[in-house]
Amino acid sequence: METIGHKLDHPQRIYYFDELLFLPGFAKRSPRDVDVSMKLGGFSLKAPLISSPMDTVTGPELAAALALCGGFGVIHRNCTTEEAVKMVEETKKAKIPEKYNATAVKDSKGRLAVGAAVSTSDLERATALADVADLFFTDVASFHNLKVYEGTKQIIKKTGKKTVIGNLGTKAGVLYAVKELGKENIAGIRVGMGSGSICTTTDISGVGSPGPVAVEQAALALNELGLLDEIPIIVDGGIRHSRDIAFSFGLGASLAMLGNLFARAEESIGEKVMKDGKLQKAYWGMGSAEARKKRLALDRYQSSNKSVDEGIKMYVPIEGKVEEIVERIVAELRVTMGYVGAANIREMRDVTEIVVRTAKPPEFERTG
Ligand code: MZP
Repeated sequence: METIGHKLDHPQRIYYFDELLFLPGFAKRSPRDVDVSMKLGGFSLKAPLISSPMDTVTGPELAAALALCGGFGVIHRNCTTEEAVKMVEETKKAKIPEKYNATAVKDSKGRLAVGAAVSTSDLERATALADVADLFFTDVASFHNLKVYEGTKQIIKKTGKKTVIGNLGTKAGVLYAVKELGKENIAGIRVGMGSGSICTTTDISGVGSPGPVAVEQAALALNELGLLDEIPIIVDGGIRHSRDIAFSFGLGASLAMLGNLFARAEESIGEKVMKDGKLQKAYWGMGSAEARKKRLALDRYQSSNKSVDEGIKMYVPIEGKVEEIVERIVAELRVTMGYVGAANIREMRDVTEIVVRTAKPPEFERTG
């Protein structure tokens, strides 16, 4: 292809969640009867939700609470190796009250399941975590990077651990990653770039792949490889509403990773702050000045002299226990699945029709 003069002729359109709409489908069952469970790395999750490995989101308290109600927590890595190992162990030590027997995600020893973020340039940390964590999640802003592939290969070779790779955002990236690492080593693919609520990567660099595009690109790649039912796509970044998760499922994802929405949980590790007369939680990006002060997760980002902030700090309202947040999201997902006529998450991909809104819905004045 010509390299000059053609890029703007047929530009690929980028879509954001807020531009999408499902057409109603043939509803054959009530929302109560749809199945929202999903498999991840051999674990069966009753809720298709994963917490972001961020130092204002996932520590042992949130990871345990989330695993109890059927989701999956991923311990962050902006800490020393010893601290990360300790957080994983603490999650595993949590008791499982009887009430959660039906939903708790457990390892082979009956303890709660938990993942750990790993740096692809820190083989020592990965080795230390391999014995304690159930799944690895590579934690890098853009996985499609020569050094990152080399590091991931070393980690997989040394630890033999099933790994969720990412983040990726293009079909080419996913095709390359699967070929390079081998499908048997990949427990899932985190997709989305520059779209997190605290992310400024796209603002400063002009590079990004927002959720809907990233999911569709990954789905195209896995479909071409015949792996769409084997390797789950995890939409990561920019999820503000349950419907954003539903749209992602419609486009081919089957799990969602949440930072902002889980930072709002009582159990998140963000500090509580009194703001505007309300108790709120501080939430910041792993590329923000706040997170970078610790200097332990700097290699998530490209900047060679590590001087560019790629994230911001914000405050989010506390919305209750993580269990309540999960219950609400799952209930809302069930509503969507009811309307579009999907019996389970896989069917979301097959039966839904997604259209693009050309205008915002009219706004009516609401009183009372
Ligand atoms: P959100 O749920 O807040 O919209 O997005 C959370 C996701 O943003 C994380 O899982 C991670 O992939 C990404 N992230 C974390 N820190 C930054 C940053 O500082 C970031 N830029 O983009």
